[in-house]
Amino acid sequence: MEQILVTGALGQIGSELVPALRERYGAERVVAADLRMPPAGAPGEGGPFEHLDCTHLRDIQEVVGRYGVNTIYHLAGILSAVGEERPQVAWHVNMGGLYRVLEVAREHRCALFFPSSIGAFGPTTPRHHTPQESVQRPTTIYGVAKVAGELLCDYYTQRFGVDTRGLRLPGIISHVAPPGGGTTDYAVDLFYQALRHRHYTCFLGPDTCLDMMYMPDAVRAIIELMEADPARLRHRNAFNVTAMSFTPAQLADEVRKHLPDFAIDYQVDPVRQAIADSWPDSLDDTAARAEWGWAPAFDLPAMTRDMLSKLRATMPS
Ligand code: NAD
Ligand code: AKB
Repeated sequence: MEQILVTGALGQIGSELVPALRERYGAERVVAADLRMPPAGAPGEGGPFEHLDCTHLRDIQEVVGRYGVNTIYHLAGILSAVGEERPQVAWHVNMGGLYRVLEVAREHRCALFFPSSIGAFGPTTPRHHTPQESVQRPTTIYGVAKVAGELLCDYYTQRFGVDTRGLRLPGIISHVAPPGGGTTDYAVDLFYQALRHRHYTCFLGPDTCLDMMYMPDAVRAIIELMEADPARLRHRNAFNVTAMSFTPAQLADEVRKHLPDFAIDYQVDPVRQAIADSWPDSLDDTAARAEWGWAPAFDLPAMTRDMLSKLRATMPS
């Protein structure tokens, strides 16, 4: 039986992964943990919660031992834009946290999910249809930690037999919890501002093309990978996955089909623009499709329709 720990559970992905895991495996079998305390009514309420700093080895050991955890979804981390503001903290949390979680996974024979990112690639990587195996020389501390994390997970599998699995996720678009300080956050903010003010000022330039995915696909990809037959997995850490690629101008055009008076303008933030310019605009996800049957359900029009309808239902008008 699965007994699961999710670190960083109150973040953008955890807020939707935890309820999905609880639905699938039972609420009591999924321990949500975060450095922050959950606000009342937080998504994922209705099961155990632990206040846990993923850089504290003893605390992770204690929680894993107490609940008999056998699978860890390690989502705790610092995203790309915040990482460039505080690179030392980003390294400490992203690398230090992963190392400690891997050590606990080794000691307690846990399986581990590690979310890598399109940020694991850099300006010398082929930008279009980036292959599964490609140049990985990122120029952000976030990307450096993601590449090192992919390698460290591989090492723990080869050296200690820990069942580590990972995805190189694109920018995730969602409507439950806000994004946590990444470069792709504009693609979420734009929806909120479009509904509130019919106007959005974008921090990336109009033609900046990036790889993106809607949260229901991301949650399904994570669960499907963790349930996949290990004998079929050649690329454990980390699989390229993709669903759609677009620019801010293309997203604005799609939103305008539903809100004709929506307007966008641009005030480019040089730090986030430089990060975006160093990332691929689309990943080749052939390996994920072949090895565990990955296929996205949402493209740009379907995601836009669903985002607007879900946000309309929850946002005060
Ligand atoms: P997020 O910033 O929304 O959430 C991260 C959570 O980690 C937060 O709730 C935060 O409180 C928690 N946290 C931070 N430091 C911690 C610590 N020391 N100990 C315990 N918890 C801590 O991030 P997210 O978007 O949910 O991303 C989760 C993971 O997925 C990250 O590793 C991220 O790099 C990766 N990822 C996210 C995206 C995306 O678009 N959201 C894309 C690719 C990869
Ligand atoms: C970020 O922009 O930092 C994340 C990511 C793509 O890894 N959303």
